[in-house]
Amino acid sequence: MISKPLHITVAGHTNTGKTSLLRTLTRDARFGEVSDRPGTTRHVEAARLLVDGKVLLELYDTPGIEESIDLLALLEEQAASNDSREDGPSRIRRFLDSAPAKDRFEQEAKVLRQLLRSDAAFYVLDARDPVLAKHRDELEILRLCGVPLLPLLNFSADPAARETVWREALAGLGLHAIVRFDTVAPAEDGERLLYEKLASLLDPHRDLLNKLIQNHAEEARLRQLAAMEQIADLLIGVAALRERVSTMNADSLEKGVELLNRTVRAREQACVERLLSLYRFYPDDVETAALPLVDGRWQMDAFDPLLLQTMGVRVGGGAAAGAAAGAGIDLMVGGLTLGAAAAIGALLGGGLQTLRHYGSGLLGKLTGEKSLRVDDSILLVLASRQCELILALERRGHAAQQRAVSSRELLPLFPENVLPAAIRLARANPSWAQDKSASFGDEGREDAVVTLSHDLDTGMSTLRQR
Ligand SMILES: Nc1nc2c(ncn2[C@@H]2O[C@H](COP(=O)(O)OP(=O)(O)OP(=O)(O)O)[C@@H](O)[C@H]2O)c(=O)[nH]1
Ligand SMILES: [Mg+2]
Repeated sequence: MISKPLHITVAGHTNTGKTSLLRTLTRDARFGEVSDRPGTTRHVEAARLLVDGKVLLELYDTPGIEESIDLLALLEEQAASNDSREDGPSRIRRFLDSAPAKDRFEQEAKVLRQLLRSDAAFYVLDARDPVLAKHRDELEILRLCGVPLLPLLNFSADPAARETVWREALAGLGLHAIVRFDTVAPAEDGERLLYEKLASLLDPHRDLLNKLIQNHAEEARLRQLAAMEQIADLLIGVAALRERVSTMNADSLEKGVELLNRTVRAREQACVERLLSLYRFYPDDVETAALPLVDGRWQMDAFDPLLLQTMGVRVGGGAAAGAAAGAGIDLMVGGLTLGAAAAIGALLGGGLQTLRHYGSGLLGKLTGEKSLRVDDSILLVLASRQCELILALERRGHAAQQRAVSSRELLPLFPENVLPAAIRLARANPSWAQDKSASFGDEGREDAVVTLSHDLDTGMSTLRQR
């Protein structure tokens, strides 16, 4: 039976990443204020973790400790002037009632007051720091509160981290359960390990922490499935798009291409925004969140021939289609793509300029309905980019401050880069071009989205193992 929430204080030297840790654990990129200046957090601030609407964990961010050496000296002075033998918590309480707690050690007093009320504390340390007297004194003071302490080696992913030195120093202080963590690039199972270690210190609360771990895993899976469905919906909609070209001249072609480009761009952006909110990133935080986006957008247009080239996809369904209609757009006449109709393709080669001079007459002679649609290469780029975003969102903490550099390689989502059957089906169903809300109740489209979500999910699980 889980009754009341666990109270955990996050304490440590200033600038070690305490607030960043809270951002990561609560998945809230807006929690508190983070900066590389010391002394950023000035007050205790609470954050709650809920499961099924019930608060399981209350985490308290605290100001960084700065004056540990002098504070320990004061505590020792106070202890010496007192005859009776006091335990640690009584000594801390006595300090909190004394004048220096309201004055010189005001920040430290806030931390200790909160710690006395807590079930346990994370002691966040910067693993790149050498172990100094100030750290030892800090730990000595925190230990006086009589609350289990779990040291957390932050910045553990940094090559400059001194993990062994820290482990030895902490063991010397009787602290053997330690967690490595990196709030900016947390290991995928980082949070599970953190709560498991905490459970080893708080045995009576093991059920509660297990529930948190389990809920975490379930939420992550549900989020992944919802993300795959969003991407599938984007791909089905875009694959089905067709732009009718009525009069067959260069101007009308150009207009059609432009319209199609605009629609695809808007749909991709809407998908990016839905994915970000699913992973609880706010659009204006994306810049600082180490994602492969700039201002919440992909930097390169999906139709940029350079992007298609660097991502290693063929430009256009064929030389002719690419040249006549712009990169990534395929011209179809009478249901036949011009890329496939090699003979006609050869006539059209040379691009829009050539088309203006010589092509219009030839094009006019082609019979059947003429329309533009996006090429397979664009669908591959769209699929890869959104999956790349999901991988980045899964792997980055909410505390990241620098953008990750994208690999610019096409993620091998589908075997041999062949588009799945559901996308081919969408090609033949122009009515599926409307987005999900507009085509509500179209079972064929809904089935295609579900099937494609599974294909994407399979592709993603191979990528995650790499
Ligand atoms: N690379 C890396 N940077 C981190 C990590 N954790 C925190 N940072 C950075 O370290 C700086 C300090 O982080 P904060 O979360 O503000 O630290 P704090 O302990 O709350 O600081 P105070 O409130 O001043 O005591 C920020 O620039 C963070 O982006 C980490 O694990 N890895
Ligand atoms: Mg802080």
